[in-house]
Amino acid sequence: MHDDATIFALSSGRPPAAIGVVRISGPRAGEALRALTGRIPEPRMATFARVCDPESREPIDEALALWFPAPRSETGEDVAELQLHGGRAVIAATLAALSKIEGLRPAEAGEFTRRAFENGKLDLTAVEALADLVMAETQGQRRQALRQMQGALRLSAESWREQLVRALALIEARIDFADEADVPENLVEPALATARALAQEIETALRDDRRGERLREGMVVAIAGPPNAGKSTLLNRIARRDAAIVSPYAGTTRDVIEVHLDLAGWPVTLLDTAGIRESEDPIEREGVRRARERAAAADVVLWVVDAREPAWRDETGVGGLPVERPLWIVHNKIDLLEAADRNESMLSSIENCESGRATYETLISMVNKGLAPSHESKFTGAELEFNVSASTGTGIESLLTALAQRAEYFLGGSEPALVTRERHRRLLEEASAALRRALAPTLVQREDLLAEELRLAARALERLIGRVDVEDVLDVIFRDFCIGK
Ligand SMILES: Nc1nc2c(ncn2[C@@H]2O[C@H](COP(=O)(O)OP(=O)(O)O)[C@@H](O)[C@H]2O)c(=O)[nH]1
Ligand SMILES: [Mg+2]
Repeated sequence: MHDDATIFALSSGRPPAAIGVVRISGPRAGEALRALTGRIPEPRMATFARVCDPESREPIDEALALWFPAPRSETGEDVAELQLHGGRAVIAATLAALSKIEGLRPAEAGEFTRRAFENGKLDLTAVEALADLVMAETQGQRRQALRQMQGALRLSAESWREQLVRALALIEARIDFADEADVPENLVEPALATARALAQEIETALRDDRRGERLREGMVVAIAGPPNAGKSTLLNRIARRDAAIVSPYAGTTRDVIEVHLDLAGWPVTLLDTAGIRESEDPIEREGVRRARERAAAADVVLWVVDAREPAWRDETGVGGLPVERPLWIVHNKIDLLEAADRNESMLSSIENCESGRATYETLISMVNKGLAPSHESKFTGAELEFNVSASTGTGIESLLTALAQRAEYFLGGSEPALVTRERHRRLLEEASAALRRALAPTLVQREDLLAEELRLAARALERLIGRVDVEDVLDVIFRDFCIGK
């Protein structure tokens, strides 16, 4: 945990790179800067510096030095920053030089941010958002992380908490002066009105179909289907690289292969799975088991079949998969069909869809409307069908457009989500449950119990922003951080 050691680390990416940024934070940061460069520059002014080894005086590099005296720094402590040339040997020599200085040690993962949190520079939701910002792979994720870093949830939580504290003060006044004649009777009613309004506001924030959490995790699309249908070829085509092994032999793919995509700004994880079939081979059987498991948990399943084999469906569903989730049928290898056959197959796939002559666009909007996550179970079975050739690329654009629209529907929303982590959800649920208990008619005459529930609700909000009880969550949160952050 927190000691008063001065910490240092390479904060920029892995060398070699044009520039490597080494940060130093703690009480001896200034001394360290002087030992390496001979002087301490003006605060917050980028200054040329010759970096030397403090013992041998051997020159290491020419760099830019920056000095941020406490408390006006990222961590709230004295911070020095060296912008060096990002070569492996330059960085290694600089870090070695720093470790020779007494009172300095390498930083642990997330330790700079942890100190910023401990010095009140960041609240817990901002710390989490910082981790999300660093990990963001798409613009949608970046926007959400930045909003959260700028206090979207913190500001709401703080305002809720302040209102609760005021309501609590009313009730406590009522308890303290219960016997005195001139205390106004109507202290409890305004407090209850506040609790009622807050409960509603918090519950509205919670009623978001988990959009924020989903955007962090991305939409999971599993490619599944019988062996040799071209699943791995499809994955490679979409990923634009050879992520999965393609072969004419059935049963090639065993492990689940994962590719991260950015579809129109939305994060999508595409999974290639083993062909689903009965097999004697224990490794393939395990592959099939994993394929079923991942497909069953996916947000969309692309069921790939060879377009020349129309019998893809039985009464129970497709390939033994639970079909209550969006399941799209992809007829692959259409390049192998005769032109005449192709038309017929397209016609029959449209007839398979519920809305008969629906065009492709209306089909998509039908799926998106009908498949709102909260009433997913109303629609079952295949919802969209595609004719593609994973080999030639025909039809892939339409499939990607549909996936991007589905991702936008699934992950986006008219308003940005306030809740972006399970931790937020749990604590807001705790707060709203306490408020609901406070509002129960049985508590009307029990001001002491009422006060206790309001206190519990306030405490949940304080834990949300990390004002109390942080020890047990810090380690979990900082596990996601890298060294130098
Ligand atoms: N002609 C043609 N062949 C394909 C197409 N997609 C896949 N294949 C071939 O089908 C075989 C099986 O492909 P693969 O992607 O390994 O199928 P998987 O077992 O479903 O993963 C390979 O020989 C591929 O080259 C396609 O669209 N057209
Ligand atoms: Mg395969």
